Amino acid sequence: MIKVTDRSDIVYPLLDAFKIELPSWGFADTGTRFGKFFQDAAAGDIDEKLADAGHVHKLMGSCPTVAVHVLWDFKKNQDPGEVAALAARHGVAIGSINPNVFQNQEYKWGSITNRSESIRAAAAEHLHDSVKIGRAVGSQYLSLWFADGINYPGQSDIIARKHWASEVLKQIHGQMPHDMTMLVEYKPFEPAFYATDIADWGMAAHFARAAGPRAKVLVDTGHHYQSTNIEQIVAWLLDENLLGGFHFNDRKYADDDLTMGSIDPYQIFRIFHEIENHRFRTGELPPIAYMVDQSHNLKPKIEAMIQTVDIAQQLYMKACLVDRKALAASQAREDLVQSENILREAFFTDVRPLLADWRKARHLPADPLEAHRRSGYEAKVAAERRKKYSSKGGGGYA
Ligand SMILES: [Mn+2]
Repeated sequence: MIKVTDRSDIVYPLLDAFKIELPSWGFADTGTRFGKFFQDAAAGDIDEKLADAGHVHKLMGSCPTVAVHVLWDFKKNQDPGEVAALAARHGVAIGSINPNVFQNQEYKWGSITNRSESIRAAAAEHLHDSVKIGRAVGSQYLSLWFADGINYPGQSDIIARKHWASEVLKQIHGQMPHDMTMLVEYKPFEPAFYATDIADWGMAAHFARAAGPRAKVLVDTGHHYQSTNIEQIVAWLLDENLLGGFHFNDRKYADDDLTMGSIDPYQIFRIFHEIENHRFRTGELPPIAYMVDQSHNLKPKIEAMIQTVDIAQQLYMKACLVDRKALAASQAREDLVQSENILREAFFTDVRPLLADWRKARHLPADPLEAHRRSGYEAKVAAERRKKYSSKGGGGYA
């Protein structure tokens, strides 16, 4: 049995450093491709999204930045400084900048892999604008996801597309300030159903390497085929100095946008275990951008975020409790059962009392969900927003 109360000296500093970025779109009404079910308390504009994120940060103490989507969160020709000031007013800062080259009609046949040179140039210009926005708001991350791909065999030349994407990414890398990191996200399918241009971590790693030293791979926990060993991918990326960050969410079938750990908390634990193992091996905590990318359409948005951050903290703490010296010794003896049990021992340890203690020591509510429910915030904003958006309907994904 691991006595958790003895571990505060190890766990507290790690928890202090464990920051999780919230997505602006996670507070808005979203749906499936079959439709949206609206929530009275869902945020309708960037001010409300940042207010909700600020509310979550106040409760959790671990979410100081908010990821933004350029087309959804910045008005055309708006001074990005205004959005940064709005964030500051709500007690948070702007985090990763997410360009949007998947929504406009011109991208029907792709953005950075479109056979039209002028459309590739338009996509590159939007990416460059996003770098400028990042500079203006002091963001460290340009987070890239492309919907590019093809739907049928023979539709397009796969290698021509690889070269086109590489050219643009290299160009954008050259435009980034030296303290900015480019995150390259991969996804096996959807919206393309035959060959997505950045379909897996190997392709993302290739594009990152080709773009330049400040480009890294972004692992979205929901973007894998069934039974993919995500923790092995994470361990490899760490060892290759190519892991840039995570998008947290969970899935049962495909890209389901479920809250993290709702389906398979042991897998998330094993991912954190590999990160901790890397720290044990190298003595360094690598810079990893932990970000939430979930927008479930039925759970209340704020509660879903609190739940995700809370479970992320718990699973991370559990990984920090693995007895790594004992694990190395039992591995050396080829003692499979003991080695596995060392992981399970940490996984099944109830870290909630220690997490509550850490929160109290940081002047945070011991039970943030309960504190949120007691605060009346949800009912208050629901009433305001119900009045403001009296006739909700239609609109984009977020
Ligand atoms: Mn994602």
